[in-house]
Amino acid sequence: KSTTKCVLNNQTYKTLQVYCNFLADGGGWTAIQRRLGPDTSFDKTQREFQTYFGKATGSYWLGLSNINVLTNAVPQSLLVILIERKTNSKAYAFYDYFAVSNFKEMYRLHVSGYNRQKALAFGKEAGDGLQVSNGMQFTTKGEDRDWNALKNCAKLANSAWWHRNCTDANLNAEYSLRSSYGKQTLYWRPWKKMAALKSVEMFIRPKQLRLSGPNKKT
Ligand SMILES: [Ca+2]
Repeated sequence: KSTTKCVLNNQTYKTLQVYCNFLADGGGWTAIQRRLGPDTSFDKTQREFQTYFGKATGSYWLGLSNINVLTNAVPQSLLVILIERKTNSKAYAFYDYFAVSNFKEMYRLHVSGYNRQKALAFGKEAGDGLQVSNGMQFTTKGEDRDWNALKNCAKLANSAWWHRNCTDANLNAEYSLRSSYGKQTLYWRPWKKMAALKSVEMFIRPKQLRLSGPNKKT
């Protein structure tokens, strides 16, 4: 198999079981989010989204505070890998820079450098689904920080996310085998509009990847 389970160590938190991808573009990718099936509910509170939930062997969320620590230690790139449920087709989005602010900033998203060439080097290009979320704070059903003055986007989209009004990427929506299309589905709008995704993976790795570690292929 091209990927394997690994352990994330950091001085600021305890050891976490995470999922890593060692093959794509030289490896070194750590999954901050994975959706593989209905095994883990993402219908959680803001407090729950701050920490890790799920299982490294299945679907999980690394936690906003962990993502904050990782992305502020060194500049990180982001790779999103998507598979559509209906057709099984696969597409990629790549961003040169991805970071999440701390609790005080309510985990504001900073994403830039959508890199078309990088995505095409992997395969099909998914398009830029995160641009509208750039600069937004994290909205949950209980904590409305989006720009929709009348409604809570986390409720409208059934997902806690960096909603503006609301989102082009609904990657934290509840995984449902029933729904196949719609605003509460797991979707990436620039690629397949609101068609249900079968699999979602969000990976980060340091922009300046040092190839001297255990991942080095010699
Ligand atoms: Ca609102």
